[in-house]
Amino acid sequence: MASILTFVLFASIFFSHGLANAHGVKGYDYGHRMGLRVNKRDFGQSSIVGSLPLVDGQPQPRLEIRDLQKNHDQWNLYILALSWMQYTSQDSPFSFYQIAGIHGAPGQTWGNVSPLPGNDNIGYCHHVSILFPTWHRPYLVLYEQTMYNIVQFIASLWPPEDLDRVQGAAKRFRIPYWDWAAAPPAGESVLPLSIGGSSVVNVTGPNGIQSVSNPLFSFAFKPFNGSIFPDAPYNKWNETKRAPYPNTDPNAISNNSFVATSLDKHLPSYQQRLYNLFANYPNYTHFSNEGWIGQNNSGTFDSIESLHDSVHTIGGGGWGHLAIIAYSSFDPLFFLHHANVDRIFAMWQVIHNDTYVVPTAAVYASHTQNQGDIEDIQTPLKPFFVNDTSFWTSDMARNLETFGYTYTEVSNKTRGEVVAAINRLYTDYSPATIALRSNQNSLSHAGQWADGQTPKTKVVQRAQKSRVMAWQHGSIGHLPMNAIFKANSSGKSYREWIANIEVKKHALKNSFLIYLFLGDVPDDSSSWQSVDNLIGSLGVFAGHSRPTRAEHGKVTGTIPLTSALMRMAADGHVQSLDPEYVEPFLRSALQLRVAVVDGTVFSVNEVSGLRISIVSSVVAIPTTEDKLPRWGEVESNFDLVA
Ligand SMILES: *[C@@H]1O[C@H](CO)[C@@H](O)[C@H](O)[C@H]1NC(C)=O
Ligand SMILES: *[C@@H]1O[C@H](CO)[C@@H](O)[C@H](O)[C@H]1NC(C)=O
Ligand SMILES: *[C@@H]1O[C@H](CO)[C@@H](O)[C@H](O)[C@H]1NC(C)=O
Ligand SMILES: *[C@@H]1O[C@H](CO)[C@@H](O)[C@H](O)[C@H]1NC(C)=O
Ligand SMILES: *[C@@H]1O[C@H](CO)[C@@H](O)[C@H](O)[C@H]1NC(C)=O
Ligand SMILES: *[C@@H]1O[C@H](CO)[C@@H](O)[C@H](O)[C@H]1NC(C)=O
Ligand SMILES: *[C@@H]1O[C@H](CO)[C@@H](O)[C@H](O)[C@H]1NC(C)=O
Ligand SMILES: *[C@@H]1O[C@H](CO)[C@@H](O)[C@H](O)[C@H]1NC(C)=O
Ligand SMILES: *[C@@H]1O[C@H](CO)[C@@H](O)[C@H](O)[C@H]1NC(C)=O
Ligand SMILES: *[C@@H]1O[C@H](CO)[C@@H](O)[C@H](O)[C@H]1NC(C)=O
Ligand SMILES: [Cu+2]
Repeated sequence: MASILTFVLFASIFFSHGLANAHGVKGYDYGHRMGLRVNKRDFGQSSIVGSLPLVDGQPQPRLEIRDLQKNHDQWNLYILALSWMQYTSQDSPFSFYQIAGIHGAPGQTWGNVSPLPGNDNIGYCHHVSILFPTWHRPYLVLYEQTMYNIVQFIASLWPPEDLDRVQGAAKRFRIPYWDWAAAPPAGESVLPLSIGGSSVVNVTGPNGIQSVSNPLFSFAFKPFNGSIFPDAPYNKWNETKRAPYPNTDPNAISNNSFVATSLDKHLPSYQQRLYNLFANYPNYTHFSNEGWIGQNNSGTFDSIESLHDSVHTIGGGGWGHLAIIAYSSFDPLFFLHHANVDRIFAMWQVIHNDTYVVPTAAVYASHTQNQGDIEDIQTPLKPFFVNDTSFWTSDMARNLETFGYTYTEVSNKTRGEVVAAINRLYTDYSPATIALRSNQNSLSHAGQWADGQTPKTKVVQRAQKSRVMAWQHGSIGHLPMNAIFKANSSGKSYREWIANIEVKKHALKNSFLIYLFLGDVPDDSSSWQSVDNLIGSLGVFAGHSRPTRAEHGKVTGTIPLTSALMRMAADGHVQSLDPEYVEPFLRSALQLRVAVVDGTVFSVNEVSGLRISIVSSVVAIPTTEDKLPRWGEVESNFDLVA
């Protein structure tokens, strides 16, 4: 095992001296202790991505950001270390700037891992690629071990009476994830206040409580070099923005409440997409990335990458950095978002452990790879060294515990336990478990459903009433069960409805959103992300600085319609989820809009390669919480855009 504290392979890896004091007003002032320690001992790290030290022989879980916040010592260490990283000289490969810069802009070379000729302006990341989930895994670990090392150092500065406690917390430190698909606690937004609530934060460090720039709110370039972003307004913005307004103004300010509202409105859509990925995407090729377009594939239009794209576009709030592929990693939200993508991948891997990376041609070039190159399980995941001479591969990165971290949903868990966690977390909008939750009721008069089955294991014990959430405008508590569920001797089922979307990734030379609504749509595109009759949007995550030779690539994704249709059934607008009622309803009520992330509206025929078809499938519901729904064949119902 390459120790992550091993000394240094490549040049200047030191944190700059006194970095926290350099920008005193905003960073944490460690007082005299900092000066003492830094003079005694510089610390750096190797460019080798290793394994984080185990604690009592165990990998430690990455926690959801709201849970990490409840652990005061770890939370303070996290904020201090992230701030530290952001104040680290941009000349250091372990600065926030350079680690973020591995992904896209500025197309820098990291760890002396050279680009292929002509690819020197492109980042190392793999998108629309079979390597999308696996490349980001060691990337996150590089970020995590860099922060872990800073955390250990900062923890060592506490006074002796607190040292054991704080260092104990430090040893268990792992980066948090942000679960954008789980219902937030009552009264809160999907976007935690710790991220978007304030540009300053009070943090307790070894030198007491201080108010510092919130390192989760934005990253301020230090210094800002406008040339790393080829276009306005990014070449004017000296810090990352979310939902900036006015959106092309050099002095634009972030509007995080816009982002929060949009994310809350998209929760039903994200949650349905995620649940469908777990339940009906057993093949890694289809699950992993948005580039796979086959024939007869009505059931495989979505992917974790496509869902992740949507979170990028909405999380960036339109014109923010997070919404632009090559700029996204500079927003600190990127690493929280990607840790959740990694966690979803890990959960999916437990359920589908017999399918993985197979040889596939790269749709896009990266820093070290050309378009058309075959990527496979042994492709080096550059620039992430496993030792002095070799790189991590998808094969080596298959088991996350290799890296010394885990997630509570998968650690020591059986397949059934992972499924149960999915059924608990991601089914607030799915008929599958609305029925599961009311099973206790229906079982008492089982004859009504002719179930013929008794749950063998634990039945979900959750409250029958649906959770009331901040975003919720109408209750679906009075669902007409008979309009939604059908029963026969083998169990209960319902019909799932989905819009399958296919489009050229660079159709509009920028990231853009495809929206679906029921009924009238206001003219003002800035309201689209949060109107009540929004069903969902598909965010296509593109950028400004991709090479033109790659612009033909098509991507696919979905917008689930089922939860919106259930609401229509509850309100009596459709009689049931059967095609005979749903098809005519959708043909008259479904509205489509397309806009680039800055709000510019495009008509449908201007969007190159756009096809949208409405499909459906009969889905047999699970009877116990350790089972997923079983999908039937996915049938095409009609084309919205042929
Ligand atoms: C930080 O603490 C000060 C003093 O207690 C308080 O006035 C201020 O509101 C706090 N700021 C934040 C962002 O919590
Ligand atoms: C600014 O960035 C550009 C593009 O990456 C680079 O060529 C230039 O050297 C940088 N300037 C400074 C002062 O770092
Ligand atoms: C960043 O840009 C803003 C707006 O142009 C300016 O007011 C601010 O002083 C700049 N900050 C730094 C640290 O340069
Ligand atoms: C910020 O977004 C919120 C929520 O969408 C909106 O109500 C508010 O007007 C926006 N503020 C500005 C200054 O645009
Ligand atoms: C997964 O899908 C790909 C592409 O359709 C196919 O080539 C491969 O055989 C499938 N794998 C399995 C295990 O079915
Ligand atoms: C697609 O499905 C149709 C009808 O089920 C079948 O006739 C056809 O052979 C399939 N095509 C491929 C490439 O599998
Ligand atoms: C580096 O790792 C590769 C892959 O595991 C291995 O084949 C090689 O022997 C290692 N080299 C050294 C110098 O440890
Ligand atoms: C997994 O099991 C081991 C041994 O029982 C235990 O020490 C460890 O804490 C567990 N890990 C998690 C994350 O629960
Ligand atoms: C895959 O999961 C199944 C069911 O939990 C288990 O029996 C099997 O051993 C696992 N296979 C591998 C390679 O881990
Ligand atoms: C009963 O419903 C299931 C879905 O729950 C379906 O797969 C099956 O074909 C149905 N059987 C009959 C006899 O209709
Ligand atoms: Cu991403």
